[in-house]
Amino acid sequence: MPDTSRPNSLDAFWMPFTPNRAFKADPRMVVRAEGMHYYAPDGRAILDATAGLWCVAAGHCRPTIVEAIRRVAGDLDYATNFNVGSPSAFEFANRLGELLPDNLDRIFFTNSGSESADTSLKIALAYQKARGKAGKYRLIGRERGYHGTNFGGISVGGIVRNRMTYGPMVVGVDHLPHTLDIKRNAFSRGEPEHGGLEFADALERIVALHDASTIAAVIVEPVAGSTGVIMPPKNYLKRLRELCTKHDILLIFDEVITGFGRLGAPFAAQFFDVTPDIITMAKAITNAAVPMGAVACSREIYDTILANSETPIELFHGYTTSGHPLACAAGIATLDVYRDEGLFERAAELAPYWEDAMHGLRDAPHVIDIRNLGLIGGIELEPRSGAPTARGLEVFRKCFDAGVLVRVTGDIIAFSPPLIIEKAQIDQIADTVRTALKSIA
Ligand code: PXG
Repeated sequence: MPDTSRPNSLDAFWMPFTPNRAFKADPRMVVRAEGMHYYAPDGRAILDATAGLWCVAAGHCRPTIVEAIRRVAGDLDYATNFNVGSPSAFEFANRLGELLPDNLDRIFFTNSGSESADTSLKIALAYQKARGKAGKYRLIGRERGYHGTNFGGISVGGIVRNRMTYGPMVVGVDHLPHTLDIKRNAFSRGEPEHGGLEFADALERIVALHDASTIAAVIVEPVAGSTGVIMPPKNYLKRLRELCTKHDILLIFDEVITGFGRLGAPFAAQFFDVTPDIITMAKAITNAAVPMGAVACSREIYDTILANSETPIELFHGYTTSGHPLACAAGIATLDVYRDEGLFERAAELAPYWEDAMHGLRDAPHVIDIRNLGLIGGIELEPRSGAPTARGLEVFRKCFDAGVLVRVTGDIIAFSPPLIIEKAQIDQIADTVRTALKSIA
């Protein structure tokens, strides 16, 4: 067998969201994964404190998921879902519907979180048009929001580097303010106390500016991940829901990172007891063993679009691999693991221990804020004078060398471990990060 751990050249692969020049000068590879760990080419175990970017909620290479993929790869490698159905797509959609909030059980399959975000925005526009309100075309996102990298997602997204290079993007977009308020909420345990109502009430100003008759939908991440882990302050999401209902605006939750137990409930919608009109998901939907995303819509949205269609095809949207058999098989096996091992409940049980471990780092050098909810953690460092992001990168490298994979975004360390994590491994993460913080300037 060829030695795939050592490619002959690193030139051809243009790595996503990666400093390609720096990486290729000093590469870090992993060649195997199991449970809570990645393994480097030399066999060294690296504890995965990120669940591979919020993906492998059940841990890596779970045998029943692997077996389901193997089996279907030999039985039905691919089937289009354009006009010809394959049973697993229907079955998986039904299974997802059982986990989702009541009534949010009409499922459109995509292949990623980015496609889910763009799909959700298009469905929102199609719904408004179908009910005779085509004038409601504006889409409202949020500063520091992340909804993937396609044009719809970056338009409603709020991370400047992801937007500034790509021209005018989708027009008719506005943004709510982000909800990070370190001055008032630093070191909050769980949901922050301050700002919930005022941050949400910013929607009233947007409505006053554009008028509700021009606004189709608001899209937010219940917990903002990519930007560096920002929790919604108390009552924020509830108020956003009230205002969207009041102004006849659809509310979309982008649950690409919060879906599938991250907060100790199936979705953030249930955790916060706030029901949006649309939920997007991806990543842990298949434990990331096969790429997949999905958009869950209310029956009202689905029925309205179908009932008012002037053409046989009701929604001119879809992907060649929407509901791919491998993804559906992986997804069904994944939901079985989540259920059989009670992983969402496990996340809820571990959350207080996780919170204590995170906040135990409060006195470590450079730390200016610690944020946590469910099995999510964020530690914000004071940027080094004249060299922002340098501290974050150094912590990342030190932790990796010490056998723990964390995620850094700028000077924020982000944690999202698999839900199977053990308490001793939580301690290991905290100890490793503390040592790393002590060792950098
Ligand atoms: N929405 C949200 C809320 C996400 O977090 C996407 C959409 C896009 O998903 P795809 O599958 O198209 O990548 C994401 C992706 C991080 C990090 O560091 C998070 C993501 C991606 C990369 C890094 O937190 N989330």
